[in-house]
Amino acid sequence: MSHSIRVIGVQIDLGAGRRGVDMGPSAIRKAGVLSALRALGHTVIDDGNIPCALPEAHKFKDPKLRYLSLIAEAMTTLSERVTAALEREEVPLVLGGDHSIAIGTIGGVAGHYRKTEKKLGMIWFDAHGDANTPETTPSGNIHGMPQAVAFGRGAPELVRIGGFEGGGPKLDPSRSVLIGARSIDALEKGVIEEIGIKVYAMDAIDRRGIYEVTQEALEIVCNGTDGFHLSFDVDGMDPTVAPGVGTPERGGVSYRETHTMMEMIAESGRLVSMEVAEVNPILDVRNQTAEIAVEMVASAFGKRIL
Ligand SMILES: [Mn+2]
Repeated sequence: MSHSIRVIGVQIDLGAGRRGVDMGPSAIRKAGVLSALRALGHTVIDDGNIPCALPEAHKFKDPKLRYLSLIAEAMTTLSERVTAALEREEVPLVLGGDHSIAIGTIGGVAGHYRKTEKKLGMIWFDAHGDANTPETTPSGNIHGMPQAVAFGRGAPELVRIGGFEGGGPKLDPSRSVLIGARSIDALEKGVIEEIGIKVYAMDAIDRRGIYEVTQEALEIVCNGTDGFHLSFDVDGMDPTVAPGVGTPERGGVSYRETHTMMEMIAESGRLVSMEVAEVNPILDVRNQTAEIAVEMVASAFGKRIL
């Protein structure tokens, strides 16, 4: 099935503790994301990048929500671009940037789904939970919070993005999953339990295998929904596969396991939007992480071995 895919880059590293992830969109484009998708028969339109402020040029006010107002501003713009793409029946592909991009992407997708009275599932692929709140965060870095924001927890300036002025969750926790987790902060664990999403941590993948885990995850996110969003943090993969990340965690999902998951996502035919987060070219080895990210995007959009 061929799609019109709208590529939107977000040059943001305000949400991360280490610099350089703002160059992610360039690295992913350089690795050939547009041609890889076109080779699969998709129409690809590149929206260019959403520019973001530099941390050097600004001071943050709240150490528990570093650069909140600048991130909220950029994510509002992203959310509007994502919604506009969906209104044109395009599939948004957002290239980060740190994982705070999910605040804008999910705001845009969930806002559109709510407006059109459709139901949305979500797969969050990540070594981390990204479910901290200003109360639980050890660092104050907003890239550790976007999943909490998606479920209505955290700074109102972020929770309301996408037309959710009244707060509340943007996603249904019973139709959302986290895959690949192996580093959850002590207090964050409680937030994840309260939200109530299904978590497939690395031990589940070790014991049950990626095929069975992905199959079950797809049943959850497709059950009664009109499609699902994929939030793909490259640090979900093992750092030997994807070394160019700010917060590497050993013992991650392997190269082939990740491909298998992406191939199964494509087979489901229900992927409606995707984002790729945390590619950091400064920490990478000859753009390997961006190149592998492009391979995974291609698999998620239908590339097969045969
Ligand atoms: Mn993440």
